[in-house]
Amino acid sequence: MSKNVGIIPILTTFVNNKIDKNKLINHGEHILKGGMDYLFLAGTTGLGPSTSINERKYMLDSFSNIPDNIILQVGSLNLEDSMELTEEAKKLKIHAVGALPPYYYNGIKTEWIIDYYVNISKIYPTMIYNYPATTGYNITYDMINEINRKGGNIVGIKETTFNLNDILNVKYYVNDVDVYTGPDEFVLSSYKENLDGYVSGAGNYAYDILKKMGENYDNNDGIKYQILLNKLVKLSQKYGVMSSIYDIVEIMKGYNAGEPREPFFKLSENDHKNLENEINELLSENKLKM
Ligand code: FW2
Repeated sequence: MSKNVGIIPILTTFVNNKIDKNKLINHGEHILKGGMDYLFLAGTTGLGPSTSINERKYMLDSFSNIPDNIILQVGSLNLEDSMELTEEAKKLKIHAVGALPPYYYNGIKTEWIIDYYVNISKIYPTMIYNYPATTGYNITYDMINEINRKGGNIVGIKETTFNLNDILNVKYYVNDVDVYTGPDEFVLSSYKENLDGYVSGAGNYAYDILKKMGENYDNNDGIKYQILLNKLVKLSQKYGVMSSIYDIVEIMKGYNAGEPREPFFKLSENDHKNLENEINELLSENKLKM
């Protein structure tokens, strides 16, 4: 089986809009015990852009006992904050930091993005978090080469894009940088294209399916596990991913991992019940070994 790492953007376990540390640690331990390799703190699924610098430090500290399994998302619209978070990550010697590019604003110049990543990655090994659909900027292979030429230390890229050409070009034209697929629907592709791993938000509740996909990536069952994952993701999207993911963890894993932060409102009781019925129906039809 190819050693293809699983990076799970862990949801942030808010309770009454405060991070519940015990729930966060419990949820992280379940994911790692479920066979995943890294927890990606403060990513998209973790409502990372809504978290303060101190909240990200708090999450980092929550996992200070397992630094090798941790990647902290440090991207922000304040480079000084991003560099301060990276210094904290360096102190704990975590696996790496990840960084969204500057976002929201039109007209951010390519050289500004390059210098943003040079400044962050000079402090600590950095994985670029490329999410063109939400940030408005696509970090391409030639930009990565320029960042490292200018003294940066980009060690990986998380490609949350369906543009396979962009993903493969990093593999083809950039040396010594690990390439991870980002969409849940591309987990199997990370094996098929012999990439270095995948990121999966659905991994918060489907790490057993991800593990089985890895064990069967070279046979037909691998495809069936990917199809099952896609169906669960579609259900999550139907009820609003950033909120329904908390319900799906409770429905599929049997423990409470907190609640979303408003304006990502909790599912109503009725929606939770309907989601539970649809998930149970889907899983009852599933003939795959889990
Ligand atoms: C994050 C992710 C998740 C997305 C993708 C959702 O930080 O939450 O890339 O897995 O389909 O990277």
